[in-house]
Amino acid sequence: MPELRLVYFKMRALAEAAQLVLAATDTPYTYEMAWDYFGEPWPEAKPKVPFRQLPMLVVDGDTKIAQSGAVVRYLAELTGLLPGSSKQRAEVDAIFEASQEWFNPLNPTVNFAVGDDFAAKREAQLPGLHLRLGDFERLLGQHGGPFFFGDQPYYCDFGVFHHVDLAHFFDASLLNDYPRLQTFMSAVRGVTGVQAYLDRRPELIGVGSKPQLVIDGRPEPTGVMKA
Ligand SMILES: N[C@@H](CCC(=O)N[C@@H](CS)C(=O)NCC(=O)O)C(=O)O
Repeated sequence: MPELRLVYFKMRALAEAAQLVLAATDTPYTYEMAWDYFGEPWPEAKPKVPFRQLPMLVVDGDTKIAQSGAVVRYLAELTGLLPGSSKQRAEVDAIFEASQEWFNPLNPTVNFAVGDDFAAKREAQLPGLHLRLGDFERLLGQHGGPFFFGDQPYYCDFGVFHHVDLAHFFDASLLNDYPRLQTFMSAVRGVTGVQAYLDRRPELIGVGSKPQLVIDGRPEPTGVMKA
C-alpha cells in the first residue's frame, strides 16, 4: 500500500467521500491541514497545488492528485471499491457525479453560512435536493439495495452518503418520504470501519449560526486558515 497523505482544511466537504472510502477499506492514511502540510498559511501555499485548491492526495511523497473526484476514483481502484465491468464502473461514476453536483452550494452553505443568509440558501436549495433525492430513491431500487449496486458498496455510495448526511443540517426529517435512502444511510453507517470513522471525525457544530469543527475536543471555526 502506498503512503497516503490527504491535505485539506477545517471543513466537512470534499475530503469526506475519500475518507469514507479509506475507512471502509481500513486503509492507512494521514489527514493533514494545509498549513501543517505546507508549513505556511494557505494563501502562500495555494500556487503550489495543481489547481490552487484542495483537497489533494499526496501518494508516496511525490505524486500529487488534485480534484476530489480524481482522488476518490484513485482510492476506489487502490482499495477495490470498483466493480469489474467497465459498463458498471461508468454507472457507479454517474451516481458519484450526481452526488458531487450537490457540492456547491450545499457544502459551503452548511460549513460557512450564518443567519438570514443560511436560511435563504437552505430554502433555495431544498426543492432541488428533493428532486435528486427522488432520483436516488428510484435508483436504489434497481439492484435490491441496500447500496446502489446491491449488497456491495462502491465509492459512489460514499459520495451520496456524505452529501445526504450534510443535507440533514437543512432538515432533520429530510428522508421521511424516502425509505430506501433511510435503509441506505443505515447500511453505509454499518459498513465495518465507517461507524468508527463517523464517531472519531470532528463534530460539526453551530451550523447556520456559528459553524465550528470540534478538533481534539476544541471547537474551531471552519475555514482555510489555521486560526
Ligand atoms: N473541483 C474541485 C473544487 C475544490 C474546491 O472548491 N476547494 C475549496 C475548498 S472545498 C478550496 O480549495 N478553497 C480554498 C481556495 O479556493 O483558496 C474539487 O472537486 O476538488
